[in-house]
Amino acid sequence: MKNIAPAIFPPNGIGDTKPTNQAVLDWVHELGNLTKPENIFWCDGSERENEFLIAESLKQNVLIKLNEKKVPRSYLHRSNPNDVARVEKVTFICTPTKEEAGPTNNWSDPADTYSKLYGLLNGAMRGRTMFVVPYIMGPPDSPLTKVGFEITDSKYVVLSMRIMTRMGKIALKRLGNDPKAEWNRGVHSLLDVDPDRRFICHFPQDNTIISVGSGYGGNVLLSKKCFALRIGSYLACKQGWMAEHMLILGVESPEGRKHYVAAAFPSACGKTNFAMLIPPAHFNGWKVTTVGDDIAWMEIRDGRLFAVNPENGYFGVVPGTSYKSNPNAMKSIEHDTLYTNVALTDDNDVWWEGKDGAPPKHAIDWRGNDWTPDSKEKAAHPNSRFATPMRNNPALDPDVEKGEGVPISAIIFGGRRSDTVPLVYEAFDWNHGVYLGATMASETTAAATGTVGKVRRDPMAMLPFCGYNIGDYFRHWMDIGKRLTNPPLIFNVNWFRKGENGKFLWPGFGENMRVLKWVIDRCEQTGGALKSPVGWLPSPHDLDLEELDIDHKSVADLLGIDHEEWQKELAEHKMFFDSLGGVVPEELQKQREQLVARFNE
Ligand code: GTP
Ligand code: SPV
Ligand code: MN
Repeated sequence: MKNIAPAIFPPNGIGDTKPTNQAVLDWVHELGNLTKPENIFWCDGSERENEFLIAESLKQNVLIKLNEKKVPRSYLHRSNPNDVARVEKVTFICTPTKEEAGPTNNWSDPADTYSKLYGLLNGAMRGRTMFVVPYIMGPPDSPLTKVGFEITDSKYVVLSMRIMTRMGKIALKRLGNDPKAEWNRGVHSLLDVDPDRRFICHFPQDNTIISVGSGYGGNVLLSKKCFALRIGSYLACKQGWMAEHMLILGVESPEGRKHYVAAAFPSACGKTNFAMLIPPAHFNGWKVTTVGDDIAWMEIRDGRLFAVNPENGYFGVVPGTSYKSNPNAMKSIEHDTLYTNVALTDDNDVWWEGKDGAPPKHAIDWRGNDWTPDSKEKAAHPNSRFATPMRNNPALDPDVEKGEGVPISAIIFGGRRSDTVPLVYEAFDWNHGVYLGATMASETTAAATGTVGKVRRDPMAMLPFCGYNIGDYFRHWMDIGKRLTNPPLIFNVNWFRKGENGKFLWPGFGENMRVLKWVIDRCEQTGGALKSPVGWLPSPHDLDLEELDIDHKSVADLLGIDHEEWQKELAEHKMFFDSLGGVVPEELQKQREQLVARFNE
């Protein structure tokens, strides 16, 4: 195997922070014997360690240094062109029985899979450095916080994990010396980045992840989708909490009343943008703050749902990010940012489709080839990403470190739907809300390899991330509802409905504040709504559309329920439930029948 990740040799005092927990030491020892690295680098998360790793990564062309004046302390990484997104078809849940993984996951037998992966890992780190990355997910003093270790032979992974998680000594301290303590075991090797030898495998019962053959974010930053969502959702169901693919935002009125909202949209459907929303001028005095942009861990306290963001940074979609669409994101990625697969300008600045200003006359595209505005190819990959510390965000919520989390007033589901689904509506109650989540659908995006733009059911935006049987997951949602005395209201939104001309009807981005305001009004029992078969719908005058350049017809189209489209939609709900082969809880089947009945009233 070609050595695409040659070993590095740190000076004394770097790479030698060995944990004292015997279970960790035994595990690293075992993986060391298997993968046979040149040396082992124990990460501590320090500044000095980071500088050393960056310097070595520059030498090995893992990173390109960007223009220090334009984007200080920032770097570009290019992943292999065959490796630019999550790959769902090689993502596996390895539970003892296929039933535990359920109808929506790829399943493989744990013993067979360990043996296959151990075969691939045998000697895989020869001539390479094995990095041991300790990290925690969650604020340092939260009861929800969990420890993970990732072993990797990729410097890019180590540098990214330092941005995306609280990494290093803090995790060693949290874990302590109890050999029986709970912690996630993550093993990653690039191997030779061959799509035929690429597998992302989860062993929920063992709290273990093994990922081989990829160097792309969602496949290899094991803290994120793999631990915080797939393994996390399994642990959450067992332990009575929730791990969800949700942003968390705070919204404060001019009078100083504050609510927190969590929202689940599928990959590349607007979570980061919504979490960083800047209200339009008309909403003078309103403030939106970010707790998290991708994942929420939630638990019940005093009959309410409280959420923390387990992450420490944002791994966001770059294309389309501009001062017009998302100024907070732009300010966040102006410094101390690790870019992946964007274009490089002649003065070592970064560029992407949708960035403010004119395109450069010449650039190097994400593949490393010459690019000009006449090129047929995109300069930046549609799924190019930034990794940036959350502390770069000017709108970071002051309670982001609060161990108890923030109380959630509303949960919003949303997808990318050109038709059928109105701009916003509210569920009648918790179980109806669970039904909205369970039947939501979205057009697929470049965040995962495969067809883009195809409508698929993506329950709670968790289709690729639920680490166990989706029927049990639905049941868990309803069990949580029973335990909540003060449950969040549940909504559904769709920023992506199109008009007859094929253009988006809704301006989106900052203007989504108008929808958020209605959500808050409903939470405060001041907002008006009409009863419709699908749920509570705002009438045009229930939404604050002042100073918005939108015509009456568009608003009517956005809020309209087209009965013909909905007959098709209802049939698709049924087909989806049927396709799950009997795991759907009775209560959700009942919800579907009631929805059908409301349309026939
Ligand atoms: P992941 O990081 O993959 O989970 O994606 P995400 O859900 O955080 O999506 P993100 O906010 O990065 O947005 C993805 C794409 O949708 C970008 O190209 C955005 O420009 C676009 N987008 C986000 N919000 C809106 C909106 O309100 N309206 C429209 N039309 N596009 C939007
Ligand atoms: C997503 O696809 O939902 C992402 C990007 O947030 S990744 O971390 O690659 O999964
Ligand atoms: Mn995002």
